[in-house]
Amino acid sequence: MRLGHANLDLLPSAIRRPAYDRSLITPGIVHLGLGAFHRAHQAVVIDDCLAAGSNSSVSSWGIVGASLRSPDTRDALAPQDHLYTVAVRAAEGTAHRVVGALLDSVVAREKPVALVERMADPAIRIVSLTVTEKGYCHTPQSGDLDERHADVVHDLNNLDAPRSAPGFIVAALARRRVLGIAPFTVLCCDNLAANGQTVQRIVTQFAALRSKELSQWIADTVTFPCTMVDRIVPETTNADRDAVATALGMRDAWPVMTEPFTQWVVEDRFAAGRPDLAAAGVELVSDVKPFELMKLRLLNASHSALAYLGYLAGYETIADTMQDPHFARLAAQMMEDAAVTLTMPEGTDLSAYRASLLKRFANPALHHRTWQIAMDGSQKLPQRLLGAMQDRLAKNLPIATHALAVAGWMRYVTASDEQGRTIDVRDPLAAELAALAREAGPVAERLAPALLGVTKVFGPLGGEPRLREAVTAALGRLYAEGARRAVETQISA
Ligand code: CS2
Repeated sequence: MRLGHANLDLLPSAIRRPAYDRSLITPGIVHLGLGAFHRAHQAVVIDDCLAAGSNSSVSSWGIVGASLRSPDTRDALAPQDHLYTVAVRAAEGTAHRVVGALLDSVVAREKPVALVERMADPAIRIVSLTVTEKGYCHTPQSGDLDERHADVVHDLNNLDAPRSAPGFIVAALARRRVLGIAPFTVLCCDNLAANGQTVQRIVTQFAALRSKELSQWIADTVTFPCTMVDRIVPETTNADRDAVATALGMRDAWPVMTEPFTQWVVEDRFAAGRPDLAAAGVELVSDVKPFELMKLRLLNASHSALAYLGYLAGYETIADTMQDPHFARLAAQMMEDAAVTLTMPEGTDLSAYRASLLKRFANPALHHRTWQIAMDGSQKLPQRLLGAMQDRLAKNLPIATHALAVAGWMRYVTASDEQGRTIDVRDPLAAELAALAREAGPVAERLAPALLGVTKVFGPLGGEPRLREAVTAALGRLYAEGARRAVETQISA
C-alpha cells in the first residue's frame, strides 16, 4: 500500500495527519527548491498554519513546490497526492507526521514556461527559496551576481524559459509588472549572510541587465525579508524509508528525517500578505541579521569544522564525530570563539544556545553524514568561518581554532584522504581547487597560500599575514599528525 489521500484514514492513530480539509486549500506560495529541508521546515510550519486557521484567508496559503532540475521528488510525491511523512528522531524515539501543505510540484527544467506562469498567478503572494548557497549564481565573498555564470548567461538570453532561481524570479516579476499584477514577496530560506538583502541585490542586478525600469520597479515594490531557518535534516536513506513504512503500515517513497528542534525567525515585511506565521511558532522580528549571524557562526561554522575534520578522521556522521570528546570540545571552542564576534539583542542567551547546539549535534538518532555537510565548502566558508575570523583579527584575538577548520577544508578539497583514498568532493569549484592542490603538492607552505589566493572564496582576507600564518600552521599539523591528533593538539593548546 502507498501513502495517499485515500489511505489517510488507514494510518495508525499515533501518526499525525493534516488537521484540515485539504480539498479546500489553494496555492498561495511557490517554493523553489523542493528538497528535504523545505519539507521538514517551512512546509511543516505552513501545515500548522493551515491547521490553526478556519477561514478562507488561511486556506489560500498552500504550497506549490518546484525542483529546479531533478524530477526525483516530483516522481516520488505526485503518485501519493504530494503527501509525505516527517519523521522526528530523538534518542527517546521517533514521532511521525504526515504533512499536507504541499499541493503540487513542478520540475522547472521540464516546464520552465509553466513555472513562470504559475509564479505570475495573482494568487501566488510569496515565492520562497531553498536552492542552497550555489543556487543564487553569486559570488559568496562579495554577495554580487556572477554575471558570467553559465545559467545567468543562458537566462538573460532566454528569460521566458529560464533555468536559475534568480532567472525565474526576474521572469515572473517581469510578467507580473507587464500584466499589472502586484509583486510577491521573495522569501529566501538559505544559509546566506543577510539572506534577504543578498537575494535582493542579486535579483535587482540580474533585472538591471535586462531593463533598468524593471530593476527599479523590483527595488521599489518587492520585499525580500531576511530569515533565519534552522532544523537539521539529513538526507533520507533507504533504511529510513523502510523504517517509515513499518511505522505507517504503508510506503512513502520519500519521507524526510529530522530532529525535534526547529526555528524560523523572519522579518515581518511581506509585500502581499502572509499566513499567520506566529500562530505556528515563527518569530517575527524587525531585524533578523543578528540571529542569522548567530546561527551561521555558531551552528553552521562548527558543523563545517566537524564535517571536514571529522571526515578526515574517519567519522561517518556528526553524532559519531561528537562521540570523540576532542571533537566535541573543538566544536564548543569554535562556538565560544565566534560568540565574541556577535552583537545580540538584549535577552539572547548565547551560552544556552551553544549548549543546545552541542546537544543537537550529538543526537544519536540522526544519521547526518559528514560528507553531506562537507559539500559546497567554497560557497559556505565566507559566511560561516571567514567573517568571524576577520572580526577576531580586528580585535587582535587568536584565530587558531577557526584556522584549523579552514585547513580541514583545504585538506579535504585535495580530494585525497589520509589513507590516500579518493574523496568525492562536491563543490562548484572542485576542479579548480583540485588542480591547485595538485600543483602545490601535499606541502602546507605551498598549498595554503595557493588556496588562500582563490579570491572568490577568500577575497582580500586571503592576503592577511596573520590568517596566512595560522592556516598554514594548522594545515602543516594536519599533514604531520592527521586530523584526530591535530584536533587534540588544538584543544589542549
Ligand atoms: C549544514 C546545514 O549541510 C550543511 O551545511 O550545516 O544544512 C545545517 O544542518 C542547517 O543549516 C541546520 O539548520
